Amino acid sequence: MPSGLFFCFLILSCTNTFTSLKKCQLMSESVVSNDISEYTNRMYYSGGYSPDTIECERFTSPKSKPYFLVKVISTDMEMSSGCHDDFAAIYNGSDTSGNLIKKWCGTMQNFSFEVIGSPNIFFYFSSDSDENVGKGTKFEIIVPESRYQETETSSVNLSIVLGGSARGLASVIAFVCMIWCLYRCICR
Ligand SMILES: [Ca+2]
Repeated sequence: MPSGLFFCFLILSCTNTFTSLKKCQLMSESVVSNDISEYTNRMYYSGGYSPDTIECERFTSPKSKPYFLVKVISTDMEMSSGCHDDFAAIYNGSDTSGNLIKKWCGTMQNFSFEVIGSPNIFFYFSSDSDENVGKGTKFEIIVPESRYQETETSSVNLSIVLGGSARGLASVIAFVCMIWCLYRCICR
């Protein structure tokens, strides 16, 4: 590939990758409760979102725990390639400078994902200027006591270790009894 063409390709790729996000028009902050918290787009239950809407919300974990489980329950938005037109997104951190964890649009099925490493997550919603709109999205945020996988793994491991130790001790006792019985039979 000629070098000029290569640089044009590189610049176009970068421009496409780093499309700047519009500034938040509707910004709010909330602390997630210790239980399950449900969130929606602002107009989810009253007609849906409008064209050219930007909504942002920063969620802070209670007790500054750095893990969240996000369960997306329903999504009703314009579908577009790469969710370029109308979309919802979750970032790990207190604004869109954090890592993008998930971006979604259209009418996707239920799904869930973890966000780990920061006591804040940031929700960003954007719609373009056309009239293809919908209700938006509804999701739950759960802050577990500890990461589910670690809890499950440690409880499983503990039961295996305890079970294994008990079985090993029983085998040793049975073996000793067998040797003792043989000794009594032979030496009597
Ligand atoms: Ca749209």
